[in-house]
Amino acid sequence: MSFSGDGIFPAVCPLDCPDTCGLLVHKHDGKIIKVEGNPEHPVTKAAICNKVRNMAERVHHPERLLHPLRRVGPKGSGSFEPISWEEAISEIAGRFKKLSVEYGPESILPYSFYGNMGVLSVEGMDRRFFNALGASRLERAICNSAGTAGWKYTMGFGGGTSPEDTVNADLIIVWGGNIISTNMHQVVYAEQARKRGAKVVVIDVHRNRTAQWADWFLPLYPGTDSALALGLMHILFRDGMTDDAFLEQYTIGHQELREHVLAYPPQRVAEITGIAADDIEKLAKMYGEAKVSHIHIGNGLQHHDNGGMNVRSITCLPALTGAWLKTGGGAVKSNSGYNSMNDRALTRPDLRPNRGTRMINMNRIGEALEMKEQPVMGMFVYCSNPVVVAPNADRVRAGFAREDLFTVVHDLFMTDTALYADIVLPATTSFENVDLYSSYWHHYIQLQEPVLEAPGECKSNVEVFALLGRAMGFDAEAFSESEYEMIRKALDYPRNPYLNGVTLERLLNERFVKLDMTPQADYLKNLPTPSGKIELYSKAMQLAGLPALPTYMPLKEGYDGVRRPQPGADYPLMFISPPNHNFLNSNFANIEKHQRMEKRPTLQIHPEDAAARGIGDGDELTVYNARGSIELWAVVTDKMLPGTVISQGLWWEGKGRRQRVNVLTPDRLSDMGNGATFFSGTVEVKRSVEPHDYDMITR
Ligand SMILES: Nc1nc2c(c(=O)[nH]1)N[C@H]1C(S)=C(S)[C@@H](COP(=O)(O)OP(=O)(O)OC[C@H]3O[C@@H](n4cnc5c(=O)[nH]c(N)nc54)[C@H](O)[C@@H]3O)O[C@H]1N2
Ligand SMILES: Nc1nc2c(c(=O)[nH]1)N[C@H]1C(S)=C(S)[C@@H](COP(=O)(O)OP(=O)(O)OC[C@H]3O[C@@H](n4cnc5c(=O)[nH]c(N)nc54)[C@H](O)[C@@H]3O)O[C@H]1N2
Ligand code: SF4
Ligand SMILES: [Mo]
Repeated sequence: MSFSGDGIFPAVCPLDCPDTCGLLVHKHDGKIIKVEGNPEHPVTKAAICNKVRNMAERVHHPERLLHPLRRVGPKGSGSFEPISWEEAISEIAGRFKKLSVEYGPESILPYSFYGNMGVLSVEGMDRRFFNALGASRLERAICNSAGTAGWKYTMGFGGGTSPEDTVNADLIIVWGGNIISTNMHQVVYAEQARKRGAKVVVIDVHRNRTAQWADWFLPLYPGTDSALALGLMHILFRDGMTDDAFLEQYTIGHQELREHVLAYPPQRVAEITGIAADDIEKLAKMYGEAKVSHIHIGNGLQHHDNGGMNVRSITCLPALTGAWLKTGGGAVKSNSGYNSMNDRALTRPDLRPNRGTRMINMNRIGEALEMKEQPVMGMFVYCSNPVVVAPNADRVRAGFAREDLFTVVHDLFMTDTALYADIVLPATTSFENVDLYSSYWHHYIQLQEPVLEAPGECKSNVEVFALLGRAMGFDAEAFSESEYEMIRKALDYPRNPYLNGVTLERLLNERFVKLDMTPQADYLKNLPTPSGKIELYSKAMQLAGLPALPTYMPLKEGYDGVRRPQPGADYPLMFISPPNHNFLNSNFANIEKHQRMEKRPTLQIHPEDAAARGIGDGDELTVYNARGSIELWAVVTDKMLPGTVISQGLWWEGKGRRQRVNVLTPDRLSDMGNGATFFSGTVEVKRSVEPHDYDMITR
């Protein structure tokens, strides 16, 4: 298919969002004039979010990087000079070769996440390159790894309810997720269920957009979800609302669990969570009596010291009521297990010259850059913006400021991270490339073919890593494969029966190809847990030094013995910094249109907490803890319980302003999966003495 010229072309949304929408890109004079949803996509249909409707602003932004650059000033100063691709590639290859000889290849670290969800972009040619180089491996645990571990101890398989089926639910619990902003098509299904009488309950630490839409909102103290789940289980067992035949047939450990949850009576759970005992009783009754209950497990409750256990505990609930047996019943945390592809063929671990290469956790990048023994001396950052998104961000920035660190950043924009690079490479947008997309929520695989000319000298991830691989003198075949050949290999994976029948040819013809969901009928029959059943009691957890049964484990920072910091503590407020509506992680935070929609970076603070500090609505605040300090504008609101403050959105640093929320977040790891603990930090707040000038356009 040719995509040159004007017209309407099919595309895929590349952003890290569960919906992975089918798009239609309208072009005139080689530029995008409109982006809309592709009505033919069976799940995402014509509706897309506001962020991507405005995607043309980003794609054609005057600040897009168009040429390779070399640093000429101090790190962070933003002084660069243009260089050719030949110079850039030969300098990078030369520096990486030199570092490999002097310090060993593990002194080089890739740093990437899902800035573009394309399989070839972030789990393909890039991985081949770092494998062939023998670079340190990156543990990509910044998003959902705590919950994935908690879910997998319980269920084994990384998938749950099919989204389309959730229209059959009569109770939908959205637990620690803000789906109006982060998974809008699940809202569409929930609305359909609601028309048939379903109730939607939101459990969250603040009244987010989703809570405002729901039938019932239950605010709780951060990191106490596991206690709430245990309290619900207490009542379900106590009042005979469990499906004992299901428990017997499909689970192990229900007797132990029954005994264990006696320790979580509603009164105690009320004390821990801040939810009234009557409401806990009411919720348990709703859940126990629902015919088809569905739980949507969001990311919010995973980003805690106890994030794994929060998900682990909630994941036990549908097993108690047997909800898994009903179409649309059960739970979803992530459905990516259904679409696993041929990772070995894509990433070629066989090219690795060294075995047992060290692994560095991306949440600990600040610390990793401080290591004196076996130091990290070279970095290649792509599809990620760690100076903004990684925890303890001033520590991260100090690491990137090291003059002896050789850093390459491949991105579309001069991000806060790119400012610290030695070499900056201009990236294409996904609309300029061939790539393969799967969703971690719905079951459709999609193909993107180029719909735009790459501007300037931009190159895709695949091109850059293929060029570098060849410049390094690596196995020529692995670095000359075409995108289409790679896609063919990725889909050739008989070990995943759901991928049966999904081929490149069909993608070329049909564009969206549904996974073969027939094996889902046997979902409960042979779960990949050690026992083959749902593990309410997990020996594997015990072996890992964790409680075998779901157990409430309080947060670590400023813990007062029940749930939260002491009133007299140095930093008595729980600081929660979830995504906002109009950015996608740190993407769009530099686009004026999206900035205007978000107005400015704020701190939502409860009237009681505000009054105690003499803070009024609209005041400029200094928000601080031992890790650093930032400036935000006060929004006084009762959307959360006293003691919790909220700042939504990953803003980049402003002009002369400190506003990166991650300056304040802890870089401790979660209880399971070595996940991030963004939301388990505490802060104090005061009115700023000298208010900073605010410039709407922050960069
Ligand atoms: N618009 C938009 N969409 C996005 C993103 C974005 O940045 N913007 N990011 C994408 C990515 S990468 C991801 S991972 C997903 C994440 O999307 P979601 O799964 O919706 O998760 P979050 O938005 O991180 O957090 C959701 C909610 O968790 C709440 N929360 C925090 N701590 C707790 C707690 O202890 N208990 C409970 N019950 N709730 C808590 C927060 O207040 C927030 O409302 O969204 C994706 N989609
Ligand atoms: N405080 C706090 N911190 C958080 C979170 C939170 O809720 N609160 N959420 C966390 C979560 S869930 C996640 S997933 C992470 C997200 O962390 P990241 O994935 O690092 O975040 P993004 O802001 O999406 O950065 C992606 C970058 O990739 C670039 N990019 C896009 N497409 C391409 C491409 O094709 N090639 C190249 N080379 N670059 C490209 C974009 O321009 C952007 O700069 O952030 C985490 N950080
Ligand atoms: S960000 Fe999400 S909702 Fe918006 S277009 Fe992309 S996939 Fe769809
Ligand atoms: Mo994420």
